[in-house]
Amino acid sequence: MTMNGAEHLVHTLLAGGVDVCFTNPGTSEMHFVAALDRIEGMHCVLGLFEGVVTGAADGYWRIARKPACALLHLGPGLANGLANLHNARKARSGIVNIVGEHARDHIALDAPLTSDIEGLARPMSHWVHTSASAQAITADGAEAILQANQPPGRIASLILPADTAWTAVADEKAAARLRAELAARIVQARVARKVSADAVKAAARELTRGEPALLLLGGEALSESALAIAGRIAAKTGCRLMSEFYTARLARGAGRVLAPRLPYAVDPAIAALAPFRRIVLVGARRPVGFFAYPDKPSLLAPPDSVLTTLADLDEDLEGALQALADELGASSLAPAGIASRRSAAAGAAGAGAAAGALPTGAPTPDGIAAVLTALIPENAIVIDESVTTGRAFGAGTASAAPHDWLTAMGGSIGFAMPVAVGAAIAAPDRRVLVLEGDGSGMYTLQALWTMAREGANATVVIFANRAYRILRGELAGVGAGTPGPRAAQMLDLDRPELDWVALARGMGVPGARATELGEFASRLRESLAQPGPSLIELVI
Ligand SMILES: Cc1ncc(C[n+]2csc(CCOP(=O)(O)OP(=O)(O)O)c2C)c(N)n1
Repeated sequence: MTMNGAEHLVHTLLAGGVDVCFTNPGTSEMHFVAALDRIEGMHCVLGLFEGVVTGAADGYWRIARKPACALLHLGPGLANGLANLHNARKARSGIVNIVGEHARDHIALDAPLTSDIEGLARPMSHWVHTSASAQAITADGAEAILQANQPPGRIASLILPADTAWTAVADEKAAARLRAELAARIVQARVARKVSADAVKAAARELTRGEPALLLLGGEALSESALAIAGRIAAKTGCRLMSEFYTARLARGAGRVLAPRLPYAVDPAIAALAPFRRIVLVGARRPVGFFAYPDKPSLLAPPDSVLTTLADLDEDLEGALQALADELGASSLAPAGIASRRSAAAGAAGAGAAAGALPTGAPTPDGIAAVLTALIPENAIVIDESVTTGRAFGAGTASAAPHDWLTAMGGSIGFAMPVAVGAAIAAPDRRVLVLEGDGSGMYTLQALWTMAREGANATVVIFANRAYRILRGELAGVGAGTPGPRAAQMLDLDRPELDWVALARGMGVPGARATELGEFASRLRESLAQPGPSLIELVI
């Protein structure tokens, strides 16, 4: 029996190593959904809002380092998923984003769900293509997978008209041949460009001028092994290391080379960069403010500093650092800047500290950081959308057990819980710890339901300050003064207060509330020890 286009697409995805599909489907995707029953090997995960679907695909890539597919329902389904697709695009996560479309004859009739899907997809995608026929689906699917795998990772949006999905494929041998060669083509596609010898020499010159120098790291330069090389370069040249504020995945914790994050706010970021005359970028962009402010610069590095790019995000960043270390004769040195288990930052409550040493009392950012430092499990995946509560977590948790730290790269809130779904599915044996503002959490809280359904080993901490606290500062920062009663109502989340424990329970996730640090530590310990998802509402 011949297979239809949807079945060929599923076979192609599997041949290309895409074996997880996050979806919220509709009528136009039913042939794809039906194909999942007939073909073994695809782990299909339902999200109850498309922002969960695209965020989960982002989280999956960040941990698995290979693409998942997202399956979305025409223009509106895609539109619901665009904000987290934007975050994924900024993080340079690879995603095969499949969007169902009406059958081609039906599009001209302007039915209710008809829209310009390519137009919606383009700004958040690196590649957009509408499949023209069932026969073309295998080649189109293969191309989407190759695109998604291109370093450092790309958003490939493949639009799938319903008739191309339901029509039988005439030449199945040709499709099978394409699939047979796909794995080898992916291996080739994933090879990152080597950095030029000139760029290495130029960076080496910058770091050895005897002027204060900074290596600013992003992307794959923040892996444990790349950071170790950067630490050797620092040991040789005396340069400092820093990561961008937003990091797709930052390896950190005790025993790892520390790359402190550039501060978020303009003034502290300018102060952090002020000492440096030479800044070498490795997978990082030149530092710019998150927003413009009337009385502040948008460029954060000192105006008289010189920025040099060793390697762009799409280049082999670890290879570039190694080449630089070789050029400098630093390759056999011990790395500088390794975080210890009991650094000053961890204070009295360093990792491994007895429960009695943990802070108690009102939850302050430093106190929360001390609890986290003690309790972050080895090899945890921390997903940080803690906004104002978490500003100090970076320095405060440097000496926790080794872990990865993920943040939104695109500034669109509602990122953390969906990303946790994907991360938990990519690494079921690792604990996912979500640090979530209550305002940010409300955008995509449906992710809790998917966590429950999938048994995701996730601990979700909600920092319930009952406000969009950051925006109070922003209001003053942009020169809009202090909020009056009507403006304040746009920034406060009380009246009514959100009951996160009830919200979680309603989606099958057990929850507990804490109002004090000792209680928080107890709840966190319990949550981290129990399989599956659970939530802690920490009232601040
Ligand atoms: C999609 C999107 N909508 C709105 C914003 C603007 N915004 C930035 S932070 C924020 C509030 C965050 O509140 P919460 O998570 O409770 O953290 P807090 O500021 O209270 O620490 C808002 C609305 C945004 N960044 N992205």
